[in-house]
Amino acid sequence: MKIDRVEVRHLRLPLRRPFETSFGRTIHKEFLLVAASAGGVTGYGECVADADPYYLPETNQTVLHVLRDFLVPIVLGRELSHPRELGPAFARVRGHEMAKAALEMASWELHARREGAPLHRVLGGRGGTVAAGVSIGLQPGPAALVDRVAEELASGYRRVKIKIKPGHDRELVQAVRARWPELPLMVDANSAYAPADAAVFREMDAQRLMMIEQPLAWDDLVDHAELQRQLRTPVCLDESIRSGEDARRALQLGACRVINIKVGRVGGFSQSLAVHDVCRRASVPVWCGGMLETGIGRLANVHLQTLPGFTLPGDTSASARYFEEDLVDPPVVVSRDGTIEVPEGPGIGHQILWPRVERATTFREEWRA
Ligand code: OSB
Ligand code: MG
Repeated sequence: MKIDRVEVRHLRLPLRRPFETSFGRTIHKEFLLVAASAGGVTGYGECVADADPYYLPETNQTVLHVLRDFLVPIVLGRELSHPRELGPAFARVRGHEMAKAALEMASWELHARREGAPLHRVLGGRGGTVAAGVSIGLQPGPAALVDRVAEELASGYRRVKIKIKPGHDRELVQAVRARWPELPLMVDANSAYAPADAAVFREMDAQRLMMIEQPLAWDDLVDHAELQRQLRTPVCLDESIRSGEDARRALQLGACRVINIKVGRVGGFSQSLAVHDVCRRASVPVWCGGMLETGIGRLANVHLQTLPGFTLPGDTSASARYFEEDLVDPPVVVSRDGTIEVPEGPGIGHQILWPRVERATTFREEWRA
């Protein structure tokens, strides 16, 4: 295929409720939607960058710059026999994984549509259902958190992740554990702690958590390895893993025993498969993370996690947890038993609701071959 048009839109959508992590509070989802076309067929990729660089260094503006000035010129008019050729083509651009991923994901989605196949099939996955987990942001206190967990369990979720930050950690875990002794429970610190805080995690070691996600710095592996040596609970890396090579190094160092794969964070589907394969060879479980995506990115995550190494529930929950009006029809729903159906239609497999996309668009830019 030859990509002859790339379009980027910036969208702004209100979240149904604010989502708070150790690095900040998100009220509106502000993101870029990339469209790649070849001969009249178009594929879509949702970028995971935000307005600010508080999760990882990229922002919507850096993504736009790198797409416009470096990545789109590489892609436009280039003969591609498969989207996996984009990784090597982009390699000269260092970093900027979120920008690479958005265009790469759009190209895979385009490829799937041209084949008339669901995304999971071109990725090497399967149909059926995937297990849905839920990520609960920081709440005003333990009582409010327990109420939120009860609400999510009533909706069907069977695995709960709670956000923590210094000063808001042990008592949150204790409150949830006291009420649900057997609940598959985990915590995510989003890099808020330092090696000197290890005592917090040694204490949590008694709470039978599934894992502790990204306790230390976003660019560190060495300190995570030292922390993992002190704990029985697996450390899971999110921010620190930005490629298949990072995953290999992390496992070699013993920096984690689980990896969270986010397509946008690792530079696209090809690198997601690379992380998956490295972990599978080492018998290390992976699961699919989330970035408060709309249905477009959320469905891409559903397809990815049908690969066999995804043995733990992902942070992929229902559209309605985040948005009054999601951008896909039907919306992503979670069944009473906590699963999401894997679509069988071409590409992401659900229709994009263009009137809603138009209403949420604040600006757009387009390039043609
Ligand atoms: O660290 O996994 C994270 C949301 C935004 C940025 C980082 C993270 C998250 C989540 C939410 O945990 C996952 C989701 O439900 O999409
Ligand atoms: Mg995380």
